[in-house]
Amino acid sequence: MSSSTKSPRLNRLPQGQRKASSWVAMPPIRWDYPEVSKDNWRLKVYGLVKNPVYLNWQEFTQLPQEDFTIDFHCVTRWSKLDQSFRGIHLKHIIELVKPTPQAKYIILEGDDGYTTNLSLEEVEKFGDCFIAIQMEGRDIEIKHGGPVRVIVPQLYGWKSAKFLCGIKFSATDEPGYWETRGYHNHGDPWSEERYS
Ligand SMILES: Nc1nc2c(c(=O)[nH]1)N[C@H]1C(S)=C(S)[C@@H](COP(=O)(O)O)O[C@H]1N2
Ligand SMILES: [Mo]
Repeated sequence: MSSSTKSPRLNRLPQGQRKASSWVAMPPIRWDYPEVSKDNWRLKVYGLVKNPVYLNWQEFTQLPQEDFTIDFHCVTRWSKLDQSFRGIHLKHIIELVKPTPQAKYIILEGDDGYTTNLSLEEVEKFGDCFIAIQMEGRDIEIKHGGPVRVIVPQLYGWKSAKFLCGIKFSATDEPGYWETRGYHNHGDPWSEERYS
């Protein structure tokens, strides 16, 4: 089954995954959590775009917000089904900055130094990739990447960057933290693209 299948899946658990009763917090790549709050948080969106932006909390949260309920699959084999979030769809960021025709990849950057890479075309095709500002009706906790984190439900969890502080549009692919440490460059859980 391809990842682009739009019909509802009868089996929502990809091969090799177990259903978790609650969302698991994975430790960040540095032992200490980055000290970001809504007051000092900024999002830099830059690279191959016509209109680079550097948004503060107030500017960011003025973008249209939506509720999302998604399934999330971590490569360490837990899956959390039906997790609710509130956030800002990535399409609003894309419309705001206007990528140039050369932009083919987006690189997500976390305040802990984390990076991960996505194909711009695929993100647009997926539809429901978003920047989360609330989880189950509450502010995102630091352990889950607050104040804001990305959620890419269609790919393994490591593509969902926590502590988001930067989004770079690039002509060339830039494998990130885990992609350069043995994880698959793409990470589709329905094809078990775990390791490269
Ligand atoms: N900035 C940042 N984002 C990150 C990570 C990280 O270490 N740093 N870990 C990734 C991995 S491997 C997973 S499975 C998910 C875990 O999110 P959670 O801790 O909320 O479960 O975040 C991803 N995003
Ligand atoms: Mo992970």
